[in-house]
Amino acid sequence: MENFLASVSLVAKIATDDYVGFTFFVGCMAMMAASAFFFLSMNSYDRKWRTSILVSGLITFIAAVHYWYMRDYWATNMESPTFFRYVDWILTVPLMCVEFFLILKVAGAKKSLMTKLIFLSVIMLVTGYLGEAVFRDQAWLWGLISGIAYFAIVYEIWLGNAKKLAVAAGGEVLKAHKILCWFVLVGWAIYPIGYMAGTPGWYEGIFGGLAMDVIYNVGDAINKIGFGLVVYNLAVVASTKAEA
Ligand SMILES: *C/C=C(C)/C=C/C=C(C)/C=C/C1=C(C)CCCC1(C)C
Repeated sequence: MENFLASVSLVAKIATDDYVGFTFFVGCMAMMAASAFFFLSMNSYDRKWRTSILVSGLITFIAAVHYWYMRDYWATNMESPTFFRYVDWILTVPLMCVEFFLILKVAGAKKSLMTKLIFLSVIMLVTGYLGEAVFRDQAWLWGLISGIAYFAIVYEIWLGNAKKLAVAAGGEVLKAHKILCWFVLVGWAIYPIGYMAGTPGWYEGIFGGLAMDVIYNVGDAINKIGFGLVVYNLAVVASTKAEA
């Protein structure tokens, strides 16, 4: 009977020192809560911001679903759910690029800006996946290409066309754009660090053996939820100013 119960038990045990399992679990709940928050807030600001907040909610919702699977995958196999991780990113990171476009639309941002950022983010992630999962021996090469695409995104939003549009828009849009730029420069830099910490023979153990997945999970929570909250704040503040 006991064996039978064990075999039908659907919930895997999580050890007290399993930080990866723990952060997958908390990450999943945080993404779900953030999604509910963004979706339910939809009527609290001006109509023109709705798509932006919808996208914020979609980003955390897609992540919540992937965290659900990653949590399970980790609990069952005790190995990195690299595949789910990158499927999550390849859906959510381009949406974050769309977010830049949406808030800059007031200053006349063109679709080409969005396409460019999306294209760069896809290059960044596909090459990252090749280095992390397929061509492990050439992790440096793929990491390098990925890093170049990352810097091209950073350049575009900090100094390129996107920056000019943000300056032209001014006010709350410029403020929000600046904060989002910091997210990309500092918050997104967490990932290449995780990549290096997870590549054998590189910086394994730089964080006292803290697993790559913990680094990615913390990065995701900061970037996806934080990013969404910046856009939420912009919508609320800009709407109240418009009313006044
Ligand atoms: C919500 C998920 C986000 C914001 C994920 C962002 C991921 C990156 C910025 C990943 C970047 C990488 C490099 C710059 C080089 C090494 C390979 C990657 C894919 C980890």
